[in-house]
Amino acid sequence: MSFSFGGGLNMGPRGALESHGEGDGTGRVFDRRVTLRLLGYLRPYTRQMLGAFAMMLIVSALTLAIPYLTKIVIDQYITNGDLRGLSRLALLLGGALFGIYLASSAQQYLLTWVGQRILMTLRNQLFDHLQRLSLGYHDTHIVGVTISRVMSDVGVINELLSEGLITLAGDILLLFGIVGVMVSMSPHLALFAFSVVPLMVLMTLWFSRRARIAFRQTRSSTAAVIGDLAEDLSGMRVIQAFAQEGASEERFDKVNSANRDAFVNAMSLSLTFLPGVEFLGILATAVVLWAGGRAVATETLTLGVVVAFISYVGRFFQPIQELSQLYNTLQTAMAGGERVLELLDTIPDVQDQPAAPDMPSIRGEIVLNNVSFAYRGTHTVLHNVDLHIAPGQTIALVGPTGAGKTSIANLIARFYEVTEGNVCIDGVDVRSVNQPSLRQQMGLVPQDPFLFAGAIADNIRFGCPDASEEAVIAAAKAANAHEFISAMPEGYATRVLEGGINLSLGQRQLLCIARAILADPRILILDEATASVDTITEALIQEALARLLKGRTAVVIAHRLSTITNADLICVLEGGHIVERGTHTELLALGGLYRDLYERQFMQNNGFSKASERV
Ligand code: TTP
Ligand code: MG
Repeated sequence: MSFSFGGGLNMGPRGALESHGEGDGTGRVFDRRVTLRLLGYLRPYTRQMLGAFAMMLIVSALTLAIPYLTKIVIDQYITNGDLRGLSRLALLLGGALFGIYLASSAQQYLLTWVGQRILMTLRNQLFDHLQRLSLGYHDTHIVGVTISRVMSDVGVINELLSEGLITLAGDILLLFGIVGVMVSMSPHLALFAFSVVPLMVLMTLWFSRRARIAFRQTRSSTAAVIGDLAEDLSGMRVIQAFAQEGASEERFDKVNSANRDAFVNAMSLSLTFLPGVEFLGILATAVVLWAGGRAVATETLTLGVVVAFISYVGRFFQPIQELSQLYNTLQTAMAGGERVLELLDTIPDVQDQPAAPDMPSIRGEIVLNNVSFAYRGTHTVLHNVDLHIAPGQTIALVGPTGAGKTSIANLIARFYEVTEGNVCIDGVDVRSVNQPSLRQQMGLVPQDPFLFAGAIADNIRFGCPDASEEAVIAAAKAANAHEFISAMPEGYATRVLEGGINLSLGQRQLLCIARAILADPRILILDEATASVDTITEALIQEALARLLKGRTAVVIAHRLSTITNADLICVLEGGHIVERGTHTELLALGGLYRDLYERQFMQNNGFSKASERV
């Protein structure tokens, strides 16, 4: 088992380590609750673990036997000139060594086999759980930190459960075995050999105390480096745009050198400890040689016993070295285990009742009754919102930024649970049905149109993976996306890069609309589908929308008020309240916030066109 320097990729943006409590948990080396639950993962592999344990027993027994056989070789055959006996025992020794080789290979194989299966089980469990956790969880947890749970924390648990446990048992067994054999061969010489043990104990105590701090520092400084790197990489555009490369470099240099110092510190600790243990081993050998040599000279001990002792003393310090290293593995695994279990135990904010029924086939009525809502339980962003949308109606939500438009969409799709009041679809409270059956019947074109890396066609059929090529093309045509897709080098097979960066924002929106058209939902939620695109694309999107909205209940959130003048109802939101509602004409006549917003946009647009006329 090797030292696990910097045991984890506890990555997260700068300072995430502190603000998200990403330290080493309780810092305890042993936690009963965590240990018992982690051990549970070994249960399906009891047979393999017993096999590995048996192999370990064989390795330990043979390791113990070899010096003893050497003693017999010297005392019985070499001293007496019994050459046939010598050959026999040499063969036996060779057999023992080969046995060690076979048994330890088998042990390693079994442990890797079990370890990789545990790793996979844990990762699958975490992934499944992450998919069930509500957006509320993902909003508040940094992606990098979550990735480190699934990748590195799980890795250290595997290290502990598979190799760690057997190494621990094997080392302890070997220690006791060596002490037992030595004492039974010569208690007198054993006392001399163990004369260095108090020194050893003092050294180990000194080391483990410092090592705990040093290794924790290596882990947290590695996390800081990865966090800084992750943030800089994702913010590269902004860094370059503001010419802040120098400042970034400086910051990275700082965390990087802290990381280097932590490693050098931890390294120099183990570089004083490990040779220290070796030194004590040599010291003990010298003591044994001296005391044993005198005993041989006075014929109170045989030469074979002294040679066997020298060999045992050499082996005695190896498990001690390993055990001191295991200490670090154990501590890292406890911290990692605690974090992984905590994630597995996180209860989703939005949880279905046990055996919640499916949402019946939706007609399309949406009612918000006196809905109030707060993200993360703190400041309320929606106040007593009442809204009634009849099947087939299109309603528009408008209002200043931060007014709560996206939040209303989030509640209708039940991404979050209302704090007060209720949301009903066709008279069914959305909390009383299961989430997948509800969302399967809704289409969402999000404010930030997200595409997956993969073919354009697959992105369109994301919600209906079985859709035929013809259906995909029909949806793309309806969304006015067919033209630009056909113009691409590989048409519908063109690969979208991660995050859709090889497509313009408008193109991404058209693809998201095609995706929604293909899913053919009864309820559609469109979040600002016309923001930040040129006028031609806007016209294309509008046309596509008109087709998409026909015959469905739609909630359209738009910043460009020209988009929604035809809506059956326009609700104006401000500070989480619906302050005005009515049709376009009614609201203009009212002369309130809507008219204000509309006139300002109108003037702005005119201003722009005048400016362009001048050019
Ligand atoms: P939104 O509902 O996002 O406001 P909006 O959609 O009207 O704004 P925009 O036009 O810019 O899209 O936000 C209302 C408040 O809720 C705002 O203070 C931010 C907060 N909020 C969260 O805390 N978490 C979230 O996930 C969202 C969507 C909003
Ligand atoms: Mg919004």
